[in-house]
Amino acid sequence: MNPTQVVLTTYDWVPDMPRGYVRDIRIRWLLEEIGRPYRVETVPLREKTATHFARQPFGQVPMIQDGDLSLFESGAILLHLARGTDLLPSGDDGARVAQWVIAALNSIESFLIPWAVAKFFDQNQAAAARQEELLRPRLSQLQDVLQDRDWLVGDRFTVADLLMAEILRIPAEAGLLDDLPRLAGYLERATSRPAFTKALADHMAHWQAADQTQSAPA
Ligand SMILES: N[C@@H](CCC(=O)N[C@@H](CS)C(=O)NCC(=O)O)C(=O)O
Repeated sequence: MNPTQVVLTTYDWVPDMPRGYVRDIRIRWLLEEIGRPYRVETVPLREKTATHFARQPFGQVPMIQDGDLSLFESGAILLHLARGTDLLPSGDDGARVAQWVIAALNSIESFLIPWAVAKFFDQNQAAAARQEELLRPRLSQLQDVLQDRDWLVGDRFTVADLLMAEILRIPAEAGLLDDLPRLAGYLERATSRPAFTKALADHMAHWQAADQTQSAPA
């Protein structure tokens, strides 16, 4: 098989705060893990175009083009790209991986977003504290799952671990994993993979290059 080059679309520029976390990082990480060649295209952050909305109805990133297929939603993109690789087993374990991909998005990230918006964007610490009370049990329950295993499904790293670990990065940096050593260890195991290091370096280089051509809003 000679896989075609994937086109990954992210923003043309973002401010400092989200750098490192714009969700193209998850797709870059997966593409590095599976060794798929890709190139990056951009859409404007500030003045979103009709073409962007035609591909991503919510005007967000990431998106990919894989041959004739245009896809949005990071989870769907990851599942598509992982298909047929070691990161997405077949059979029952494949169903378990899909289950954990959806759990990462729907049972962890959905709790994380209101907390992160309150804490980092609105800087409303009272609201952030309330959201943290809802988020912390989820993180603790996730640690319970990992009490006697290294990865979410079977005994190997899968696309579910890639996504879950990527989602855990922000709460970890905010100290929410400090009293969850097993979960912190899981995150460390995942993000010490060379594919993540490469993906993050390329992601950050993209924003640095963007600074040469774009400027912050007045
Ligand atoms: N559920 C979507 C969320 C995408 C998303 O929130 N993208 C952010 C960047 S990481 C974005 O485009 N934010 C700007 C906006 O929502 O207008 C996915 O996982 O792909």
